[in-house]
Amino acid sequence: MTLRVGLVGTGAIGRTHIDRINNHLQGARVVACSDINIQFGKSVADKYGLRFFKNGKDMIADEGIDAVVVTTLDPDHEPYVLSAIAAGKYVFCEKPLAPEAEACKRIVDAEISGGKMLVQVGFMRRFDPGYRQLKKLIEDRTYGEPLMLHCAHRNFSSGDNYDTPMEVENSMIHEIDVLRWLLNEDYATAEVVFPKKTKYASAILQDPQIMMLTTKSGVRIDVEAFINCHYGYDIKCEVCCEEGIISLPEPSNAMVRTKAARIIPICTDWSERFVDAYNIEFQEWINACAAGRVDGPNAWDGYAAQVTAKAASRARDTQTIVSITLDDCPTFYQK
Ligand code: ISE
Repeated sequence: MTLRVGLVGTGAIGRTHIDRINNHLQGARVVACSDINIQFGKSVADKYGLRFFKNGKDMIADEGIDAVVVTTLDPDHEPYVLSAIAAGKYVFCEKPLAPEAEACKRIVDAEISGGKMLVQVGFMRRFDPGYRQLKKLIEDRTYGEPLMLHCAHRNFSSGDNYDTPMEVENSMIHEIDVLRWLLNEDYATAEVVFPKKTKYASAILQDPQIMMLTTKSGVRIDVEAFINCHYGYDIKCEVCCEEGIISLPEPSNAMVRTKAARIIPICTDWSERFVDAYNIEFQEWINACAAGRVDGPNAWDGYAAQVTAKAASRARDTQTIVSITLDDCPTFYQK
């Protein structure tokens, strides 16, 4: 049976997911969409041959929709995710689950009250084949206990609206989630320090930033965010264990010899760097919906990431080390 998907929020990422589901993956079809910008949403519906709904909540409740994808602006995620929970439908929500921890918690509470896990959050790095290799080696303790992680999150450049809090809450929230998943433990403290500012950062942006996290067992993590690095999109993760260092594989690109140099091109943005991760993420989501499960990052993971990101933001604003308090994971979410 083909899963009939309704997508709310037809911006750039929403459109790539429509294309991905309808043209590259199996077992599902986006059959309807909705957008608060009605004219634009209708044009997307026409382009992809979808039903258009003026009201996203009506689309979610419609009996012709089995599952929902939410790709609206971040502050609008919560009402649509809650509608999907109320309708008892699986819902994939792009990261972050919501921009405030309290909103994430309301989603968690609604899901627990509904009695069925339905929500998956779009932390696509967990599906990247390179990170999955790291996860296996760490879980098997192939090289002993992980002790320290050194990571980097570098974007070529940022848009005009990208400001200081976004380095943690929009960009490094990926590391917050994927490292928590890799190490299988929560964080204890966060700190954010500012290196010298690049001339390419706008007045509203302190760039680069270094976020330091410690996990409950004492693993020390540093993540460099450099959002105007001006050379490419580059993601690094080095896990230092007792008997070896494990590094995230670089994307494979052909090496070119030219002008007395050997060059291996680097990706220019995240959609290119993580294309395989996105495809695997959605194929596994479709398969899990068909099997009646949520296998990927769930609403609790979305909440835990946002609690940590907010603590890191407080640490940055106060230039102090902030303790992170997170309740124990409810049994409902324990896998
Ligand atoms: C963007 O919103 C993303 O989610 C990308 O994956 C990330 O690398 C980028 O820094 C963010 O701005």
